[in-house]
Amino acid sequence: MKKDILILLRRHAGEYLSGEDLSRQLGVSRTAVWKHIQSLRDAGYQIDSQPRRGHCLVAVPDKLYPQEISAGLTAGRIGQAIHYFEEVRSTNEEARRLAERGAEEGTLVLAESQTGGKGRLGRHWLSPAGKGVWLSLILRPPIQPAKAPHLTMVAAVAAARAVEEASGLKAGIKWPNDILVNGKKVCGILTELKAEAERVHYAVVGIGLNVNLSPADLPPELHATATSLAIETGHPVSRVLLTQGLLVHLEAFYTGYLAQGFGLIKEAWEKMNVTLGRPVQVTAPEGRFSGIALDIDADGALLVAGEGGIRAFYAGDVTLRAKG
Ligand code: BT5
Repeated sequence: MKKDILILLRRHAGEYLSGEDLSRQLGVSRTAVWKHIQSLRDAGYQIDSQPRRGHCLVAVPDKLYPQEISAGLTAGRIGQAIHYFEEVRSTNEEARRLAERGAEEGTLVLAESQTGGKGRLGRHWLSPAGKGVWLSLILRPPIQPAKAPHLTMVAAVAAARAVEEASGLKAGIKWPNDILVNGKKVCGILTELKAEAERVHYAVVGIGLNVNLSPADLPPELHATATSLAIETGHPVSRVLLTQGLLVHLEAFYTGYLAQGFGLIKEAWEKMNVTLGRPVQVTAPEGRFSGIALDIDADGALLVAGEGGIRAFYAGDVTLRAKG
């Protein structure tokens, strides 16, 4: 009901809708309308109510409420179900719990803040309240587990596009899971899998986007490597619009991937990448290796030419070196 009132107020943005009109259109009493308006106010919506004119939506809160996100989305598989938390340990953990209980493909977990946000290899992901987009997406792709890096690349191209559209900044993808702006990380991706040898049960794709963090939100050890869209543009960026853009691109790239295969993603990835053709150092489980990043193979592995020939890396951290 709260959602329906919001839809009507939004549809008549800038106008007053009388309590009587609202109660008639929604088929509930005027007292019920009042109660719901009050609870919308409690959630941070600014609604002006005038005795003879009615109610007018003045401002929406800077929150990633599901009703705000879905207001700008057309029906697709991604974001049909959204689980929203003010605070959670990790959206990836929540999404895994939901996936274990059978949550459908496209289910999304969103949080204003994470107390135990996760990077790869048990690293910590800084996720201050209301400053970023911290979300996880449940996918159930009919692919072999070895192809799971494709999903990180689907997320990377979608996130890079969304960042560029929301901020006007140029975004670059650093293999395997970083989006950089002006050489610093604004976004990280963590893909986790539940699979057996030949089949993926589900994948959880976690995306962390630094949107309105100020320099003071970043600990000293991250100043040299991390940034946010607000730091780089000099003004706040709408988290709701950015999230909507991200979901639209995720839907398009994921659907395209399932229908047409990895080629489509590889092409988009190559256009936005800042890794290929560069001297790199890869720190991988099998050790450190320096060389020139040549290409991405059909599995999404990074091919690096160095001493002793070309090697393929399926996981690892890449340090970009200055050219020549
Ligand atoms: C990542 O790991 O970049 C994956 C980050 C995924 C975060 C999302 S948020 C929603 C979802 N739920 C989760 O619990 N996680 C996902 P990695 O490449 O390992 O990078 C981790 C490293 O980045 C850390 O060791 C820090 O050095 C640095 N770092 C931590 N927080 C950062 C931030 N907010 N911005 C930029 N760098 C950060």
